[in-house]
Amino acid sequence: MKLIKYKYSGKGFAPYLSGLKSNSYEKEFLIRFYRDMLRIRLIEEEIERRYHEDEMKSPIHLVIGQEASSVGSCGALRPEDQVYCGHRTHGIYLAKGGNLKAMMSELYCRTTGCAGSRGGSMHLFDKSVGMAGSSAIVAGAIPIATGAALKAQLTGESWIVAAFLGDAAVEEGAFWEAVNFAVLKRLPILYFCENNFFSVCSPIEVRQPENAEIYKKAESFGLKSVKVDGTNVLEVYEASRNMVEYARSGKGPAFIESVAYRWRGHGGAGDDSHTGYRDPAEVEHWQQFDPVKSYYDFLEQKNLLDGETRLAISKEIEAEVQEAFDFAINSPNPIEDDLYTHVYSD
Ligand SMILES: Cc1ncc(C[n+]2csc(CCOP(=O)(O)OP(=O)(O)O)c2C)c(N)n1
Repeated sequence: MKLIKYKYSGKGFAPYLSGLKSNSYEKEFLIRFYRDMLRIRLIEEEIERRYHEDEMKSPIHLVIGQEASSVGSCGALRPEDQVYCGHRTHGIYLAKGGNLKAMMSELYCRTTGCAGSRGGSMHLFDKSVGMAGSSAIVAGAIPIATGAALKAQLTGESWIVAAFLGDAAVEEGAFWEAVNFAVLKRLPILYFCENNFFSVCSPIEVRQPENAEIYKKAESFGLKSVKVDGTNVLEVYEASRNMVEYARSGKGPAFIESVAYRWRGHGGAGDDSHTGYRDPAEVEHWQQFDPVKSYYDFLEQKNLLDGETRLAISKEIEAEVQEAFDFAINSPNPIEDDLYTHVYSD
């Protein structure tokens, strides 16, 4: 028997097809979202394809299925805004303007990596694009992000902070301590929760009380809060734009719960559904609501994108991906003499 516990509950692009909303966007702007999501998808598929070669000496956590969350949210941020996140970093880094060669070099642990080979996939760091820090400790980056928002407020910066987290991070005390403080001080920060229903292999129903919706819990702490369809890039973008505006204008912190499904296993390459924690039918169910394909279908229906242009975009990305892998593989490995660089002690 097929068991689909977590079903898609979004409205798709129907509200945008006839409504006025999409008319307020420039064509190039809309196509960019498609390109950015497809780019993340194709890069991760190539990472996955090559992961078994065992040359990428870094644990990986793929974001395939959740691309609209990264692209829609980061699309509402300014280049100088500061982003913090957990272990699932690739989509956020790339959507924030990250350098693909630097990311791939980091996964191959080369000196040309964005964290100089010291971070790996779970610790991408790149000041030049506002990738301020990521932590493999669940909720570990959230108090740090909140501290950065305090700094922004105290020194009157124009940038704000976006802190990305998974649904498991709201089970950590550090998260609630941080948001309590952020509300109290009206800090300029957006907490963006990617709810994909799982913490490794544990479904949300065994971890959080039934019907206790995450965004409502956040709302009860005083955050301006909303839940969105995390497979719909326009819905994510519009909510993020509103929340970012709210936080930037000094009204206080905001929270978004973005619901999308993780297609691949928690970590590594491939799907791990065969281990029994979820029914492969559930993965297939969500694959019908592919954030990249459903958005393409929407653009095609609106006569904004056609098959030929789509192919050209895809070819361009594929070439960029190969170039980035070649760059990473041919970059120098760290040397022993460099071991103590960036290490501080009294
Ligand atoms: C404090 C802490 N506890 C446990 C772990 C082990 N762990 C790594 S990832 C993960 C699940 C995180 O789930 P979620 O935050 O929902 O993000 P997702 O992986 O679904 O993107 C856990 C429990 C950890 N890294 N840190």
